[in-house]
Amino acid sequence: MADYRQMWNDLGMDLESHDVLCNVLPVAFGDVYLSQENRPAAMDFWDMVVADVHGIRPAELIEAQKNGQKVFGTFCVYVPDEVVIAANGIVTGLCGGSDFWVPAGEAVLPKGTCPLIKASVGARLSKTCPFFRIADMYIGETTCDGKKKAWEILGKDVPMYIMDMPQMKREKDIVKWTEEIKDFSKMIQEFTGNEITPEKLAEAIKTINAKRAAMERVYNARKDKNIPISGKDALLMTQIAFFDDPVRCAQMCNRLADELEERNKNGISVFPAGTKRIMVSGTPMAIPNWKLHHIIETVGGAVVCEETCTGTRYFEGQVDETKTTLDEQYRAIAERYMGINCACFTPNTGRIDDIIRLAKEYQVDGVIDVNLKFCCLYDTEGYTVEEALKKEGIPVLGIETDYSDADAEQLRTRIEAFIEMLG
Ligand code: BJ8
Repeated sequence: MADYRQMWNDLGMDLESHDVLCNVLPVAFGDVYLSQENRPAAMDFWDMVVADVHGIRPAELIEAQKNGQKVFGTFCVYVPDEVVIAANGIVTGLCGGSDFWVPAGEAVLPKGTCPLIKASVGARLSKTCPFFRIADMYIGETTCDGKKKAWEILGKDVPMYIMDMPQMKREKDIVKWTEEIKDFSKMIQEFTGNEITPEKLAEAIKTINAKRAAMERVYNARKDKNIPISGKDALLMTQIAFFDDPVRCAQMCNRLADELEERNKNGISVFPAGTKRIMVSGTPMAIPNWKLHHIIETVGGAVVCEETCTGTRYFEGQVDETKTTLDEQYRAIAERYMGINCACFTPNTGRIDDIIRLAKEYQVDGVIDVNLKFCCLYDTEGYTVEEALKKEGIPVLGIETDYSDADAEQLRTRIEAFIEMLG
């Protein structure tokens, strides 16, 4: 591993605390990932990225900043990357997925806040994540109440721009979201000093569509009766996609998809025949939250699909590439993003339809509907999710968890019993 201490120091990071995090992460990664057998060779890229997760990409971002590019940190799949890229900006995900950051978040937020928000705020305030130090501006959004209030606290420490999300999906809401994207675009152009032209936006739309298509190819390979990649590895690919350069991300995902499609042809599976196929639905799993996948895949199950924002909600649906004026392009972007079914919308019947569709497409034996503790949106929607799955005769287990290991044994027992019941 290269020595990035000077870079972290220049970013104003707390090196002592950061050392503690750097000591835990490789052990966790080794236990969860490197212990797997017959992994696709193309996973070597993601292994390399994780091995230097606070080094390689941060160094690239700093280099880009030196060349005049601006870095925007985001927390939600609703923020349209296309607009930032069209202005020669860079997007990086900022959601925190480690229990390590929760105490620093709890120092300023109520304990009854979801761990994703606590970890994200904690990562900034504890000065232990380079991505949170590098971003020139954070982009928040008005999705859930916890996030809305967290932006006010983060905004005291770093420049923040908030996108006002509609809460319904009527025509007038799509019109409103289109206008919001236009305002966002105006701000991005002013902040970067770069004008967005229809040509540049068309190019950016193609870039992000290509990234989505590549990720979808990997997911499609998981629909095969022989499962060519573990859920843990697929999750890692998606988690890193939030941080990586989109062109390289597409290249690496396509390289992985090539290998998985070859495995499909040759009937190669990373799980023994008869392993129960599980879909995980619900709240996102930010890196390095691998807890649930690891439990499922060490008690006899295989995760074949994630109906989450670190899964299908991130890449499904393309922006229409045929539009040629900025007005039409912004509308096309708005339509694509309004197709994402987050539980912050009401009604949210599209998500229920998606879950049933995905359960069938991926031929799942059962669904584990997961809720991050204190996420009232997904918790409440879990009732409707379970009701719809039961109606379809698809077994479902609802669970609530956080980032700590305190409930790991209890979860293991419940999930093992659920998988045995499927057999
Ligand atoms: S589009 S799921 S990424 S908002 S888990 S912080 S909702 S209390 S992350 Fe999300 Fe965008 Fe929706 Fe997706 Fe709040 Fe719930 Fe926490 Fe959440």
